[in-house]
Amino acid sequence: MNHTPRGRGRAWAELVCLIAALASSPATQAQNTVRTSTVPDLPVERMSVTGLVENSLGMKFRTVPGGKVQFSIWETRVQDYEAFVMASGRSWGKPGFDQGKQHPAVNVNWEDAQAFCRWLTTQERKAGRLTAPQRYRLPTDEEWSLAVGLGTESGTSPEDKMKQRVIWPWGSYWPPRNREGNYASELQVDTFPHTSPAGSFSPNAGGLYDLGGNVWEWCEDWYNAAQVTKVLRGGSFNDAHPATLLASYRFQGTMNLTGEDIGFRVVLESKSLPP
Ligand SMILES: [Ca+2]
Repeated sequence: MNHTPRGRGRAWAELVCLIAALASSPATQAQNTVRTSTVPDLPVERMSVTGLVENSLGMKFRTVPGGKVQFSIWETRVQDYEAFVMASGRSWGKPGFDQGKQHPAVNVNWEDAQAFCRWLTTQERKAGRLTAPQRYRLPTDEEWSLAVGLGTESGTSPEDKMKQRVIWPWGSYWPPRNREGNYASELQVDTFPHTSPAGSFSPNAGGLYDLGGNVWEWCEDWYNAAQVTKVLRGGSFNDAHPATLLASYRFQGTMNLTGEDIGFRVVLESKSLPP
């Protein structure tokens, strides 16, 4: 999938030029070392995680510092989404590559992600695991920015906010180093040609895995005031361009868009939204 920025202003063009210069410099190329070992496919059970809340599907959640919701530490996995598909009969197209149950679910559009959240909320309320104000939903664009470490951004829409900081999910340098995420093969940072199991790489400072890379993640918000497309964040195993992989980059898609590099992450909201 070609995630090309479009409709950007002069400042954005200058930023892209700056990043392109960074990416092509000999100093940064030298950091982009060829991998020499195989990335282990860690089973989730072996990972050391603390301070987490676990739900009925075995999804784990933690509060992002400064945030008001609990984030799933992983992208929604095949085994999570499969439980929903089995219970609801919802159609789901498999990708053209093999996936284990701990890989992120792909080929899910924004409506599919919403339906998953509604189903899981209903199931867990019935089981007494959630109280009435609690619910699962997609993160807002603002919450996702907080989770990836961007803090508060100025601007009125996600589109406005993507033109600001030169920082990536792994830090303030380009390119990413070995095993800093599942990105496109030309970056040579991982051994996965497509998706990778949840928890295959180190979490970010907030304890969340794969915010950058693996699969694009749907957010609740409209991309801009036109209210035609929704926001996706984080890049994927298909992406290698420095501008596209910025922590502040927003991809956009209509609510029925699906792709083999598009998935989602959910949050658990425990209080009613303010009016
Ligand atoms: Ca991701």
